Amino acid sequence: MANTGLLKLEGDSRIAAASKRLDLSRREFLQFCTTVAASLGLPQGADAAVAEAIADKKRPSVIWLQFQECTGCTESMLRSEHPTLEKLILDVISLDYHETLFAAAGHQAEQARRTAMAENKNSYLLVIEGAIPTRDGGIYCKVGGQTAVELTQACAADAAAVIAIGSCASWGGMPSTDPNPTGSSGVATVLGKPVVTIPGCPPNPYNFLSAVVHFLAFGSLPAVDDLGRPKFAYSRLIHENCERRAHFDAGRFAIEFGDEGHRKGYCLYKLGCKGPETYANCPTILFGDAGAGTWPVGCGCPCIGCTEQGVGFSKPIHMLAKVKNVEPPQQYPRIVEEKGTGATLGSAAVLAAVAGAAAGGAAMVARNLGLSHKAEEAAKAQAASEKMEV
Ligand code: FSX
Ligand code: SF4
Ligand code: F3S
Repeated sequence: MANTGLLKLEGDSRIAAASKRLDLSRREFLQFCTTVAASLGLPQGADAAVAEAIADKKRPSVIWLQFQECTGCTESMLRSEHPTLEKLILDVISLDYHETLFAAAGHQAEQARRTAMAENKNSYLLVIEGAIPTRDGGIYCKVGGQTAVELTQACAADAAAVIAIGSCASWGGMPSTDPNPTGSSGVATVLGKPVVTIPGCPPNPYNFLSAVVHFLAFGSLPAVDDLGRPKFAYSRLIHENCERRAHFDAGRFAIEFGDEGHRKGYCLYKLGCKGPETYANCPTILFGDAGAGTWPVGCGCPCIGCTEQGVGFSKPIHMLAKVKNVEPPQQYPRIVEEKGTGATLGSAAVLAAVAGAAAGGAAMVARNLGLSHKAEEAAKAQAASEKMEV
């Protein structure tokens, strides 16, 4: 079906200006908006809202703080091979404070942050990269004389929304690895309230961009799971979309790095791949715009579960992943089952699960239910005929 929303924008001068600004053809720009809307799981027509939001260039002010981290989050945002991604991000937001990217330093930089916060009170987006040390009064990370805890609380107070980017900011990530000497924590713990998290070490820049575009187009951040992760990106297990999944199902595994199975691209489960218990969209959106296979497992490296609290940086690589997928049954019950005619194999299995009966017993449970229903019908018919006779 033709997308009338986007068609209407075909001749829009704002779209032409935005495409030019981003060095994209009009078609590429509209395609990008459609892709973002689709990846966010937005309804039909939302791509036009996304296109208008980006074209309108109402760029939200962004204050980006960095604490205990490796700057990988920023690097991944800027090092995409395709020149448009970082351009898009920097065009879509107004990055008013960012320690790595700022030309200013010292007091000048601090002043820029305070000015941006005052001028955009209650409308700026606060992005936090890196974990926050909480032990010993938070002394293990200070910027401009303030601890990371103080800065986080002060900057979050007047923010319209807070995004914790990367696993460090999401829950503590690598700096919080046992024994966690500095008491590294995530943003939500420090603020005592949920925030949107984009975990990953580094996180995928497309997920960050999509979350920001959602904020821009709809004035709010996208729907999240109970760990604050946007559902559009973190609702499927890596294992569900992995290109090596067929090998897993067939029992073909790499046993050692460099062995025949590894060279043939077999499943990395036995090398410690945590894909079966890690929620993220790495296999579908890939990294760096460099083509097929550009994600950890695609390159022959087992997933370490970097987006999953309790897996990444805490479960050793030699430990096997917990396989979370529930395998589909061989047969399903019919949608409409005739009453009193017994049970299909599938419905018996369902009953077995409900009643906790043994496999053999389940068929009996189902059959008995059918029979008792038949008996009930017969008793009713009998009672009715007796009534008529009277
Ligand atoms: Fe590094 Fe970011 Fe890892 Fe942490 O990404 S890539 S250590 S998630 O905070 O800079
Ligand atoms: Fe892919 Fe890892 Fe699952 Fe194997 S265990 S199919 S490599 S995600
Ligand atoms: Fe991280 Fe695993 Fe993706 S290690 S980047 S969640 S494939």
